Amino acid sequence: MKLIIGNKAYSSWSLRGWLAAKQSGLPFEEEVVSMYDAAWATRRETADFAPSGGKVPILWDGDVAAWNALGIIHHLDAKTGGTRFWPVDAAARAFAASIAAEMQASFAALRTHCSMNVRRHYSGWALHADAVADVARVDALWREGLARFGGPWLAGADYGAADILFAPVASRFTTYDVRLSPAAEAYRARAMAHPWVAEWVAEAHKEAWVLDQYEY
Ligand SMILES: N[C@@H](CCC(=O)N[C@@H](CS)C(=O)NCC(=O)O)C(=O)O
Repeated sequence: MKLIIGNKAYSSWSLRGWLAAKQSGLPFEEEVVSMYDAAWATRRETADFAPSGGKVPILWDGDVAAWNALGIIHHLDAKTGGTRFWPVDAAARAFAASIAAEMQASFAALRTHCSMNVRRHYSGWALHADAVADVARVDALWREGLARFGGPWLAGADYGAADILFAPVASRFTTYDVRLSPAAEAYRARAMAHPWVAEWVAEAHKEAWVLDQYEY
């Protein structure tokens, strides 16, 4: 399998795709491209990028393509026999699937006003008013999952798809010094300390690319 991703510093959807590939336990190669570099416009017209409309991440499994965080997870879940991404318990599974879908489709203000930048920390950052409701909703979802399913992950004992979808949100909360409830804050710290997330952040620090539009 080959996973094409964007800058580890900035590409939140790439982080989700990469965590999904790690979670599958299957071998994969990664190709990292810098978004919006001089070759971006022509590169995104190539066959490698065509299925996703030129966006990253995109997973190639032989000649089968999967894109969108949930599309990649669906493909890898089927390929690994449905054992690695979703809880077995019906209530936990429904909760995980619902919050993963909500993450894929929502939180536009948080995404707009707090771009992912895993290399930075802005102490005392003033959260944009439009993003306050998104933060409250994420905090509530995290608290609910941890309380109902016992943690330490969002839908119970095992790291899974819901945690993968929310990993870049934990990173944004870290970067922009977002105040959370105690339970959500503990989850944020746990999510950032996950070994794969720590590996991604370490690799982002080695990247030379700097995109001014994501640096404040
Ligand atoms: N919902 C998609 C979003 C993919 C996406 O927007 N990726 C961004 C990088 S984080 C991208 O490729 N941006 C470049 C562009 O749109 O030209 C997913 O789940 O992968």
